[in-house]
Amino acid sequence: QEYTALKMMVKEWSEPASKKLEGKLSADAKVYFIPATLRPETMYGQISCFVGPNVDYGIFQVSPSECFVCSDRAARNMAFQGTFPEWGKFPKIESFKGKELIGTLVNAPLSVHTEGVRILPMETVKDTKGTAVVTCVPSDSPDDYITSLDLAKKAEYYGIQKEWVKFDDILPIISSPYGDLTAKKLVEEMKIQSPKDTKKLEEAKEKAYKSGFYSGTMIYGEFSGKKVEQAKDLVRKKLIDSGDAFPYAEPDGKVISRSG
Ligand code: ZZB
Repeated sequence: QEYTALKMMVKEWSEPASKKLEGKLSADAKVYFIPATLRPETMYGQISCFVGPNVDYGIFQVSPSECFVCSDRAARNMAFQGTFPEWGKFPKIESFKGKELIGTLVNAPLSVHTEGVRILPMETVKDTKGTAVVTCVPSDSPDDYITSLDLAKKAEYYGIQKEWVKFDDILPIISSPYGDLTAKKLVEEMKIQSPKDTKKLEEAKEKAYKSGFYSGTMIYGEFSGKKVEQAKDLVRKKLIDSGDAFPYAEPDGKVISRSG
């Protein structure tokens, strides 16, 4: 599985993270949250970035001046893909539970939210996939749409500020047979009530992927008018060329065990 790993630079730490990190990072160190995405063409519509509140994360030293936030498992994979200077090594500076990171303000490359977006909780983040960091695009991801709706409704319960969710007007990015807000349409049509409707959400995700990829047209950004099939690689290349992303491959478990 070939993901695009996006670099979301920390602009301001949450209070618990900031306390824990006191004296641990050099003053000029840049730290990035690294979501793994299969939909680089949707990055214009990012409104937040999710971590699993009970998932374990690390800050890893990638170069003298750069650190990445992701799961241990993802850092290990990256260490065998040439992301770290020393093959197989992924030096860890600090460990966190996702909940300690909530409220951190990060830059979202290409997003209309140039002021930055917040790290928010998503209960359904798996630490066995990608980097366990998930950037949120409510227009085209049914999971992101329903989770954002839930967070906005129950902000107090989740211990976040409602403004952090940025769910007021969703930016349309791709036109598909489901309209200009594919995820919203699918969630409503399939009567998905909560982020816990995992079975329906799985089905909605498949539909959104297929209609977006095969029948979607960009209606926002510099590739507006192009088919998603073409725009996907163009946006990915743009992000990689500008240093805002890098390729991240998920090893297939079976292949790894067969080769030793
Ligand atoms: C932004 C985005 C925009 C995504 C979209 C999807 C969609 P898959 O097919 O199951 O591999 N994701 C990545 N890692 C995790 C994780 N650890 N736990 C939960 N979700 C995760 O799914 C890959 C997609 O699932 C990734 O691409 C990421 O969300 C999320 F408009 O990034 B995506 C129809 C989907 N649309």
